[in-house]
Amino acid sequence: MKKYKLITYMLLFAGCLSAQDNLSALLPMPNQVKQIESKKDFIISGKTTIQTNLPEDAFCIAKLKDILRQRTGKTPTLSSSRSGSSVIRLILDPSVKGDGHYLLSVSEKTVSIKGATQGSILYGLMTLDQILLGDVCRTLSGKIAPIEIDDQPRFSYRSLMLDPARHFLPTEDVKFYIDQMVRYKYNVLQLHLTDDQGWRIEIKKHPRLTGKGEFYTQEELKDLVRYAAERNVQIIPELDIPGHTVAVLAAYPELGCTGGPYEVWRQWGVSEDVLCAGNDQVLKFLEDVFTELIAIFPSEYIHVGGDECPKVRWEKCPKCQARIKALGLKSDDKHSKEERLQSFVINHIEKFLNDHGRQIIGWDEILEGGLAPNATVMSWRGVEGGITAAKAGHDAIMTPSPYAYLDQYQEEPETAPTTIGGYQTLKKTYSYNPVPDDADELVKKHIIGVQGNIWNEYMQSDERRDYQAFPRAVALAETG
Ligand code: TNX
Repeated sequence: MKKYKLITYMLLFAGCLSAQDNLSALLPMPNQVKQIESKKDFIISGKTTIQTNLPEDAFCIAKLKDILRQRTGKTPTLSSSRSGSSVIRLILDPSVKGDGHYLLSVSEKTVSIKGATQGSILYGLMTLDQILLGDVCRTLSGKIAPIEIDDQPRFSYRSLMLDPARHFLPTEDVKFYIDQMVRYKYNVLQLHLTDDQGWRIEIKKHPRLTGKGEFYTQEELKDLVRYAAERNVQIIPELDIPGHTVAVLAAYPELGCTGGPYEVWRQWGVSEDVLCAGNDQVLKFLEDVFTELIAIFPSEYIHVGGDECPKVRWEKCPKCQARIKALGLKSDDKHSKEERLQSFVINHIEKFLNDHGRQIIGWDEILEGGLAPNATVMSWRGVEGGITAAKAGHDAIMTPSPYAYLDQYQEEPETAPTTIGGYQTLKKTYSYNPVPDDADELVKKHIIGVQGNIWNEYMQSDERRDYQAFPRAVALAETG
């Protein structure tokens, strides 16, 4: 059902058009597409063979066979010979430098896809798949017109974020998203694993975190990491701290400023109850959970949240105020002392993760009390956070509301199914340019990518979620 819907979206984009138009409807559009008018088509037939220097069990080979079977009904096998009247070649070639860079060329006798990594070759395959998909719509012929494509992503970080904290997604749904992401050449999946409404990752040392509600076991998450890696997607986990933590407090009330009692939130919004920043037990708890997290996720980046952490409890909490005093934190016209206390917490975790060979990403609020020394900023409250971070020499990922908020309305709010609010049409999302031509050099250097956020508060079913995510996620893929 889901697959059917997505393919329909693609065909709506691609339409049943001429070969030339078809190529210009590739999503995302390759950097260079050259059609070679004078030559004859490549024909996928019973005689077609596959030749490759990839290991025999490489994912790309299985994927190519899959694509050919699905789009043409043919099942070519591997051959060691480069020559033949119809050969598809997948070639690891270190000279095709650059992350995600691939060359796809089609002539009468050969289709060749070259890249320096299996991930790059996979991107060539995804383009080939779209070409064949467009062709299926016309003739079911398995013919490919001679072309040359030279393609490479604009940004190194091309991400979607899923929110199983608000409405849980079973692992098979996460895999469905990974499948769609590779189709559109996304390479990062952020999993927002914790929030006020639920903690969704098994932590062996603190089992009460998942005592109620659905969650992923550590084994399930490792399986997702493997599944994604095969498809050139890195999973970046997010544990949102020190705010958005009512689910933690409900399980371990001693970690809050008031001691509770607390209940897992059954509403949306921003809670004033947050982790107590003056309590050493909280720091120890955070080290425990991040220790288990990094044993599951090999990604260099770990997302520590940092958004929407009201300071009202900290202002009244004797432990937080004692910590502020002990650290000598002072308010000034830029930051309150409680904002500086938030920076203390984030810096503490940054140091812990850096010591374990990882880097942190945080939502743009981590700028507020002074930025942790090596942090990457995810700019969500507009673009300013990202630009400020970049100008200060920090990397930034742009995921600004409204453009990248795929939970907001995409059509007339009065008649659309209920969402969190806002109104971002496909056209508006598509129009977003994270790095304008006249941006200064630091901004050009440090804005490393884009992310679409699929916040899940108002998406009680798979259908609603997929409906919100697409086709705008495809428009953002184009930006990436
Ligand atoms: C803001 S974006 C949030 C999320 C909500 C989202 C809804 C961000 C860092 N925080 O907690 O789900 O808005 O659009």
